[in-house]
Amino acid sequence: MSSLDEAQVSFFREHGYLPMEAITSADEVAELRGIFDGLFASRAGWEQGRAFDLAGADEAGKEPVLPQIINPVEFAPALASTRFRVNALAIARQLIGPGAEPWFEHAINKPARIGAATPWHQDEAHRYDPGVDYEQISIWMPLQPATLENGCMQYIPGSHRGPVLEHHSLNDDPRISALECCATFDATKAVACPLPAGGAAIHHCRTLHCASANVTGQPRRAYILAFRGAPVPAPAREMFPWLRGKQTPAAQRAASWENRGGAVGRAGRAAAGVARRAARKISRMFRK
Ligand SMILES: O=C(O)CCC(=O)C(=O)O
Repeated sequence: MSSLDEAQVSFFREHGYLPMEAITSADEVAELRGIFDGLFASRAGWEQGRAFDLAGADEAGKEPVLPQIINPVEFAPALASTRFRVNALAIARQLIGPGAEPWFEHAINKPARIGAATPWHQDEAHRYDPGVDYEQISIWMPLQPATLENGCMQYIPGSHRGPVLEHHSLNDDPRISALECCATFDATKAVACPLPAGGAAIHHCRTLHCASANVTGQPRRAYILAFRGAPVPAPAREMFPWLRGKQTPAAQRAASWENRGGAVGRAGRAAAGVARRAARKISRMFRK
């Protein structure tokens, strides 16, 4: 099991991010790569609104430039029992405290050559839950080497000690999920974190970060586990104004999936289909 030494913990506290050379084994990374390629090829989670183009508007006939799947473990149960998950939770408990729990996870693919840049943002700007506050960190693991050319993570050191800055939807398009920080900050202070496959970059939810476009001939895949500490009431926390007008096609797909009964509805529809087919067969037998 991984744990951080004192120097790593104080680096994280001071800078708001921490690169690590390894968080899991090469064998596990190879296995995860196969799983990710299968999930992205089949667009797992599309109907449920869990898969979408983070930097695009999911327009029909348009190749996604930054495909993302939220909670991929729901579509690939093998992801539930990884060394990455065990090690990441241990690290999260070191950084946030013993009460830290898994919060959500995501898989991001930056496709070869067309993979879009992930804009500068703070993860906390994406929070939809007013009235509460909690510590949150993300542990980002690349499934192949991450470089400046394919889109490694970049951070503004110390930005986690400031407030949540102003954001807007990327390209001012409310159909796009990605947020971009539109406040003034010094991007020349950015530190890039190239990593080997199976390494990790840990960041605080207020740390300003981005990842450049993928200009290489290979996809850049990343698996991200987010953790949070116990929520505490924070009545003054309101919904961020940049989230109010969001109208993403993924949210519409999620709503219509739920309206149709979600997974239960799907099982019900499948069962109804079987029953209809059986009834047709029986009535055909009686007609003979
Ligand atoms: O993988 C990327 O391109 C961006 C990931 C990111 O922004 C995050 O994990 O918070």
